[in-house]
Amino acid sequence: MAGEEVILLDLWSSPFAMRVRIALAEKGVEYEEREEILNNKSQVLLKMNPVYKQVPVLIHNGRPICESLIIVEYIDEVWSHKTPLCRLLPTHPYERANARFWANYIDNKIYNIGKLIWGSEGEVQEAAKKELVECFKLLEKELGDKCFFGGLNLNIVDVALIPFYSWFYAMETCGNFSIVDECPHLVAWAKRCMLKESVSKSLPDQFRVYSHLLELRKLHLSQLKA
Ligand code: GS8
Repeated sequence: MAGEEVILLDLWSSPFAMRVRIALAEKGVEYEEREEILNNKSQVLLKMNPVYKQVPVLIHNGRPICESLIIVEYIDEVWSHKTPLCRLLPTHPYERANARFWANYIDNKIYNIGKLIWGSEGEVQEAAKKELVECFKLLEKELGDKCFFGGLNLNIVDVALIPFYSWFYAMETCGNFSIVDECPHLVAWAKRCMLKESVSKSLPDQFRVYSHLLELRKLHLSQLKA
């Protein structure tokens, strides 16, 4: 579509924003990226996402779309002609429902559990590590012997989950455990995803994420002890 305007209200460290960057890259959509600062949100963000005031927001020809998984679906529909044989949402209704189920599962679980691993210690952290491994094992089972959750190509489940790979080093270091030892198939899947330019260019460096999360960890722990 010529002359269209696509703007992403972005945040480099946000796994939710990473999903949108991956989906746009998968479709080859050009866009203007505007980095937000969470403790000094832009007027545009407050106007475009007045309900949650969160990133990411995709602004397509002046109209906002909020919530990362909804944005991924929107991108898949609007720019379906760019990759007609390779959709992020399966075309079969049952497969589509199943993909939405797992994307939703990831949404409900991984961010919050991950945050407890890098942001806490002691029993809370131990329980979170156990729960993360249980979730990842379930996801490994769903992946089975497929290359990606989408089969030979990425689908919305891959796009929902892979951003958290950028947290693995931080979670392993803060939690003193090894994800690859517990879930080798999931790590192999993540490495396959990273071979795709749409993914590798959308995920930040894991050490940069680690030092960012380390700052947040110090803040969380000092607040808890105060
Ligand atoms: C979550 C977005 C979110 O948490 C989605 O898009 O899928 N369900 C939403 N965004 C965070 C940054 S990532 O930690 C955010 O914008 N927070 C700002 C705030 O809450 O003030």
